[in-house]
Amino acid sequence: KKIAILGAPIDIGASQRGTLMGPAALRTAGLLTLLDGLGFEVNDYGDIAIGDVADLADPPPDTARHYREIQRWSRALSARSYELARSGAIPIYLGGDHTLSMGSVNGIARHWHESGRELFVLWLDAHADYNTPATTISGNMHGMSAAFLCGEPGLDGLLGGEPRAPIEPDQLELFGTRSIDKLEKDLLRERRISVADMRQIDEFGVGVLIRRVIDKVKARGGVLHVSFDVDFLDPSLAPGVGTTVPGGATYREAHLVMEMLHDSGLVRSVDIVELNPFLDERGRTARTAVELIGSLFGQQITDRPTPSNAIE
Ligand code: DIR
Ligand code: MN
Ligand code: MN
Ligand code: MN
Repeated sequence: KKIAILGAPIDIGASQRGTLMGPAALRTAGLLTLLDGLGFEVNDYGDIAIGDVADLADPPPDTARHYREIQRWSRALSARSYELARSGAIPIYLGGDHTLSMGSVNGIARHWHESGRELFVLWLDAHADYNTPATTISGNMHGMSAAFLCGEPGLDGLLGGEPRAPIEPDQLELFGTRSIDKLEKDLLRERRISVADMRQIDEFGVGVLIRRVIDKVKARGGVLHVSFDVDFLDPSLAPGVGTTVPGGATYREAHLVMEMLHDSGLVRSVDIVELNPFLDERGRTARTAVELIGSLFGQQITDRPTPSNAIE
């Protein structure tokens, strides 16, 4: 079992600078040692470089800030992700802000599409990231990644010659959502995007809701990508984020989500994004994120089957 680690120190997709230190903080918090201890063969490919990527001639949309730079990152990431996914390893991308996923998920989805399996994307995030250049209030491109991946118009030239993977709106699962802009909400409703928001989590619990996602992916013979924006977590637990929103997932809820995802055997790739070590309290958020990745890759309290696994 191989894991490929790739950092992408991007921070111009967000309003607050500092997520470019994310990959270093996640490594410092012991991500590689942890995965190694869980029995994986871990290869760290360092941080992706975009120095020699030439600019395209497409006109940048005027409501997408830093479009040109994000275009360079996205093209490089998409090409690299496609190769990593093809190698059979489980890629883990270390961000960087959430624009990272425009490239990582596109490359991975392209691979799975060619293999005849659908890629489902679980978006663990306080936000929906379903804005387009036409709906955005902030112009920050990290608020547009999920919409871009589902083929919403407005960023059509972003990947240049990189093949665009088809991800249908019914392959996106928003989870932990509690902040959506007005026009973004309309678009989510129009596309009938599945949203497990905090209200639903309060009422039904994460166990029931994540089981629903797992069952859907299994029924369709798909595989799962987990795009983990650390602002999914409650700010009391994860203060090292530029866009904290109160009322997020608790420590127990987040671990249960990760443990159930592990047990499903469906997860083939992961993004860890939006960690801002500049705002963190002595590495607390980085350590929490790393612990959660531990649960996602098989760290458990006992080796006994849990009731929900035993039923299967
Ligand atoms: C807001 C905030 N919806 C925007 N988005 C994100 O700027 O589009 N914050 N992703 O982390
Ligand atoms: Mn996000
Ligand atoms: Mn977010
Ligand atoms: Mn489909």
